[in-house]
Amino acid sequence: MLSRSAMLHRAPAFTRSFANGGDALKAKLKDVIVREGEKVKKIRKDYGNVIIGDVTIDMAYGGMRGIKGLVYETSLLDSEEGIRFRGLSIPECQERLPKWHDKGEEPLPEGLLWLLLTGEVPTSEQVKGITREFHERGNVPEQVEAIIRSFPKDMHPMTQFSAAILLLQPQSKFAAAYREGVNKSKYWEYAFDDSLTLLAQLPRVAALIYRNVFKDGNITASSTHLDWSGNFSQMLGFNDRKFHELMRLYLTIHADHEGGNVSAHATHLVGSALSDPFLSLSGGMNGLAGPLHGLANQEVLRFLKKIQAQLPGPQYTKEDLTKTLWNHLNGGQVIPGYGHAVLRKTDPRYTCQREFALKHMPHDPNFKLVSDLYEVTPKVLTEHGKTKNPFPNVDAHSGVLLQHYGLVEEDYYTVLFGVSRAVGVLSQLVLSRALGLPIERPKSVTTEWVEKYIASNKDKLRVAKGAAEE
Ligand code: HAX
Repeated sequence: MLSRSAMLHRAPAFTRSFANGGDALKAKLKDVIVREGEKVKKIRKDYGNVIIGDVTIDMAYGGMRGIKGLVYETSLLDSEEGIRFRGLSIPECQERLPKWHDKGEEPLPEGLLWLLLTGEVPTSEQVKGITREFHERGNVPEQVEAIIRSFPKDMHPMTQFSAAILLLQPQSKFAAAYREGVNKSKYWEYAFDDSLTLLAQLPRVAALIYRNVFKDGNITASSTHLDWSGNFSQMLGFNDRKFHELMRLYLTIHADHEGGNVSAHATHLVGSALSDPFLSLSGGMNGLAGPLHGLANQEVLRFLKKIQAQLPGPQYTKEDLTKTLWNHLNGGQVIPGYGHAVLRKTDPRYTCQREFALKHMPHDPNFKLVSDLYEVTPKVLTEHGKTKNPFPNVDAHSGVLLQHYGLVEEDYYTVLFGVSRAVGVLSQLVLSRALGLPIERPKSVTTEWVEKYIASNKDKLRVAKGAAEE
């Protein structure tokens, strides 16, 4: 029999042996981590003191916009071209990532998970293994389900989602291993285990919230014949195969958008204190729940309804639309779904959703409104003269696709975004622990400090040209 102290110092066993595909991913990941770890070590040794950017006073006051102060491996955003996941654009992901079946056209998020973690496009077999792994781990503890069911129905679905992620936290192998003194070289393995558990359980948690708040509370049992997105759709109560395809696309394109956005950065920041993946993801989701970030998908639907009510009828003109946009702007509100902190062109996540709509629902009246707005809004925002990017982002389009298939409760939309975003931010969290990234602690200054800095450097102030726009 082990003594209490020996028991305390023995790291907890992983959830299982990962026999359903997690094993293969973990083995691949091990190789990648060794290789990447060596690469990063060498870069830091040889070039660690090389300057890669300047910080202006405007950047410090302006939400740290454009500061290159964070390494985030899974994706990179170009202001003109949009997102690339490990070097692959969205159309390339649609083409190269495995599909659910022969006639499937959209990529599986399970494949994106593999890509984000390893940098390699998986085979169909490897992706099926991940799907099986998720099924294996998908049962949500009964007490957690009971508490979710007891949440007040008027508690916002995103509040419920974040709280539910915290309720899952006692399962954390990472937290248990840390408490028991695990060697830091093994952190990533426990973060990986927790991340797979989270990704497996999030669809049921999210579906429970939906069924409980908006329907009769009953939820279909998980179906091992379906993939992660198809099964999630079915638990939500949607059996249309086209909706399942939409969800595959939706859950893929919302997964990651480099590291500086609020949900990714918040998850990364919380995780840097070695808070476990459950605590970290919940932190990220609280950021996603803000109207300037993920909640914008809900706000877009509200906005569409508002302007529909103001238009003279279905035969409205572009001038009518322009007038409603100005009314909204003159009320001191932003046009949700437009603008971006980094992008300066139409978001390719918008474009691929538009292509989905053109293919599957070209005559949908809500799609028509979104298309008409696309023609009018950039001009109005340009005349308005404030936003640096007058073009639509991902959130301008997602809601009308969901409306078309009957998922009409817009207050729920950000939860769908959150399930997807977990794929990206948890992948990076595993890599952050593997690379041994330290606790985040940027330096802040006060306005008094800024004034003194300016005064004492009067003759030698350096001015950056266009740095904030990079
Ligand atoms: N409508 C009206 N005004 C806008 C605007 C819009 N869509 N986008 C930006 N502006 C305004 C800003 O409010 C700001 O005004 P003030 O100077 O009065 O503060 C000015 O234009 C400059 O802003 P910016 O530099 O162009 O944009 P930021 O980097 O500060 O902010 C935002 C980027 C995405 C937050 C912003 O464009 C916005 O509020 N858009 C609408 C909300 C939205 O769609 N959010 C989702 C973004 C994508 C995402 O994260 N999805 O999850």
